[in-house]
Amino acid sequence: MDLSGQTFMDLYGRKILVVGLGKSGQAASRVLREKGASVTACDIRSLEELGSSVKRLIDRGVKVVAGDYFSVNRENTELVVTSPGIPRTESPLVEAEQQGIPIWGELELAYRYSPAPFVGITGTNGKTTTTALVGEILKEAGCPCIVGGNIGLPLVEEVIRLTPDHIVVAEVSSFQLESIEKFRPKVAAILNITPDHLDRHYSMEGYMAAKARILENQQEQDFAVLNYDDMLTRMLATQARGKVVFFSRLRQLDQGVYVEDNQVVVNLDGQKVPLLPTAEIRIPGAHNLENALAAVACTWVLGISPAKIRDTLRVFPGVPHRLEFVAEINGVQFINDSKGTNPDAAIKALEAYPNPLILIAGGKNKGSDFAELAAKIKERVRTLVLVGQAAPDIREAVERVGYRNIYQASTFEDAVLTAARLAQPGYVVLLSPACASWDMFNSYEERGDLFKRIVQDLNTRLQKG
Ligand code: UMA
Repeated sequence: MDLSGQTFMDLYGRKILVVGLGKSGQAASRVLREKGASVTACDIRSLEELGSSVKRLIDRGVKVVAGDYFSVNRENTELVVTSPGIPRTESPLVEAEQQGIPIWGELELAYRYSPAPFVGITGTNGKTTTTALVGEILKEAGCPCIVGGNIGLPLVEEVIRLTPDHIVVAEVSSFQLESIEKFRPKVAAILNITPDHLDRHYSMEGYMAAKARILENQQEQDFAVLNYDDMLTRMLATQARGKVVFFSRLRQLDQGVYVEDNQVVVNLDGQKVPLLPTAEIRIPGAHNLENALAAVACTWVLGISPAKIRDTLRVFPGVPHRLEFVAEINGVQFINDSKGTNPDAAIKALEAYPNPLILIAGGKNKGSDFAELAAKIKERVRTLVLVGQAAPDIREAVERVGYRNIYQASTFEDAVLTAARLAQPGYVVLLSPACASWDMFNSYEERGDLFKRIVQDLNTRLQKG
């Protein structure tokens, strides 16, 4: 099937294979069935593991292959729709690629079905906060929009009920960008690029190339919002086809969104507008100031008024699992940063608090190097509590810099209780694992929710322990 050239397309009667039956695959299967496609879906998990929602897909006429992959050939498959978590080395994707069958991600499918323009936000860290903040500014301005993507909501099922007047605010991951074809956001933001997901992209070059794909289909009338302070991101300006709008926390730019005399300033199209003092932005930390600057740039180019942007920045509290305040118990603050799934995110979390810190770290290592984090731990952390598969890797890195204040926890609960026992009034207990959650949990949300439950129930659990 030649799908090139089609943007808003008709897949009625087409033979489509959906790979992966998590959130993205299930949403794609439902929409494709609704559009009259003949849908087969496969997943390495068994039917039992996949649960009742997949049984409902079968009732809707989706042919499900569970516990195995479907074998792809040109007779049985015209298009493959893949989920972000499936590496390109998995057999259905290899077979499709070898036979020239198009492979789209759920993001590409959503883009093709969407009558509304996209704001796409990517970067190693800060994308969830920035995406949510852009969504809030648009809502405050009365602009109809939906917020989704990697933030947790597959977009394909949302976009089909939109009109051209809506705006789709999408958090976009490097995994999703691997399988785009025509995805062209009206506004594309890249917040920063530091090592992450190297187990999937193999090298920093591969990871960067995936991130840069957010710019590849843009045209002159589109906008590329880039972090001037991050060298790798700044360099991507050379690949941008749209109008580049830089933001900077550290430099006063000739043009762009930046900080001058502790004020956020927008200097674009020959107009210089002081927006608000940085101290009035509610979300804490230097990294969040960068997220705020990016959100200002994204919404400014869409024509949102300074007053609406300012009002939202003053009240936006941030997102769950990202430096989320859980409770103060006996003078100890407990902070949930379960979304800190790579070393750079954990470093930023450690920089956000002046208090003595007890850090809970560890989980599934995604191929990260912990050397820089180890140096920051030595500088900032009183006691390090390690848990999960990556504990030996982090231990080795911190011991190499001569740091010895380490506790090894046997379970996640043990880690939280140990940290709570060691903390003194004035301390912060910070969960910022620097790793994915997938060794012990299904998601970072599940890990953060358990952290919050343990903290809320701390006194009872400590007495038992
Ligand atoms: N599976 C296979 N073979 C594999 C791997 C997985 O069959 O080799 C199956 C699993 O058994 C499972 C399904 O694929 O049933 C899972 O698919 P998925 O991992 O793509 O997960 P979804 O539930 O579809 O969620 C995805 C994103 N997950 C990943 O990118 C890993 C979610 O991002 C996103 O919120 C959701 O789509 C909606 O867009 C999560 C994430 O961790 C939050 N993202 C990474 C990050 O932020 O760092 C990129």
